[in-house]
Amino acid sequence: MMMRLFRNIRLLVLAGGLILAACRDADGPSSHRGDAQRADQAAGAQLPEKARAGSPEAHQNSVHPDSVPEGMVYIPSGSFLMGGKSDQASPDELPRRSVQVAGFFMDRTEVTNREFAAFVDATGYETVAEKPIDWEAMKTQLPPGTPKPPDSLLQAGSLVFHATDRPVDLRDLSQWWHWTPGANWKHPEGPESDLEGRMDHPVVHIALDDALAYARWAGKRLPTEAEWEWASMGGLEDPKYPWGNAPISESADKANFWQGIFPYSNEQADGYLRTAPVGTYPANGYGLVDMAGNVWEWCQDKYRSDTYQLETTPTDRMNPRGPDTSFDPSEPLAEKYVIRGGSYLCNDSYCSGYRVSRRMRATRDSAFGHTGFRCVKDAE
Ligand SMILES: [Ca+2]
Ligand SMILES: [Ca+2]
Repeated sequence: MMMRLFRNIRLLVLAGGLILAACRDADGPSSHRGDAQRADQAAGAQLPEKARAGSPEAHQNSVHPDSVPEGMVYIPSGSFLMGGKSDQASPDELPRRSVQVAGFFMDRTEVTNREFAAFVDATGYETVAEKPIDWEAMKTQLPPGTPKPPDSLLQAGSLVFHATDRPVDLRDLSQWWHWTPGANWKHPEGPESDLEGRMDHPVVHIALDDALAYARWAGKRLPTEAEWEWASMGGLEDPKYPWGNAPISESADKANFWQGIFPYSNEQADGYLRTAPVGTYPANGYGLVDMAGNVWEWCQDKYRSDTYQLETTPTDRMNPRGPDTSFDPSEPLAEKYVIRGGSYLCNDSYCSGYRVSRRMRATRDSAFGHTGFRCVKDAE
């Protein structure tokens, strides 16, 4: 009973937003869809032609090839319509608005196990998932009076995905996320698993502070949410996905996601049940791989459900860096940060995270078997 209770508490803290988001995507109220369409039309009508998507002029700016750091690509400056555009758009993706982003460098791939191992070898860094849970910190994000679980449940671990044995109610994510002591980046499915054959897969079970520590060591930083969305578009005209608008049912050769009935039956039409080696699928127009799928990627911005509504002036929309405070109505006490791009678990029935505009969030101490990151660097 206590185990079940705690698991649910932990899941709520770590991943509560996923539940509501999934409901919206799978079967959102029709009023939301109408709102999305009206917002699209209004936004499009108010903006000059070149701001309706990545402007062709913007793509002409470039840097000398010698100045591009190894493993990175240059993302040109430009303005674009940021936010949801299809009837899958969640309310937190609205309203669409024109955003400007300065040029920057971005890692071509998600950070791999090989790269993260080099960081750990050089620094001795220990990830959040490798340390016991700090109850004093955790309880500040839970309803007052939540009882302290036994110490046996506060040992180091992370959340590991397990497929269910039948189709299930998608509102209860404790059915497929299992709290697993000993799971961390070196042991992705728990203590008995390792990285053999997976050094070129994206690192997972990475909390925000782990990603920030790596970025500092590498002389880089995490992308803003706006940079991430702009880069994922690859210079295309207002695409739904990094590859364009080819429907998800015909795109198993374009990204690593979930084909079949989530979280029960994975047809693996894309060849992978869990993570895939980075770069298995084609790059987008900027040369970036796996922007959609494989693993979710941390951004530096705090998450608010109403972030886009709060950006009301042109200044707000120039290189936006996110709000000063976080707010997720489903968990008002939890400070959350944005993650982007979806993972090998994404499916249209669930998160549709492979859409370029899709927003998701997690607390900074969250580590999952489907979350990693990539870095960016300012172009000076
Ligand atoms: Ca897959
Ligand atoms: Ca990704």
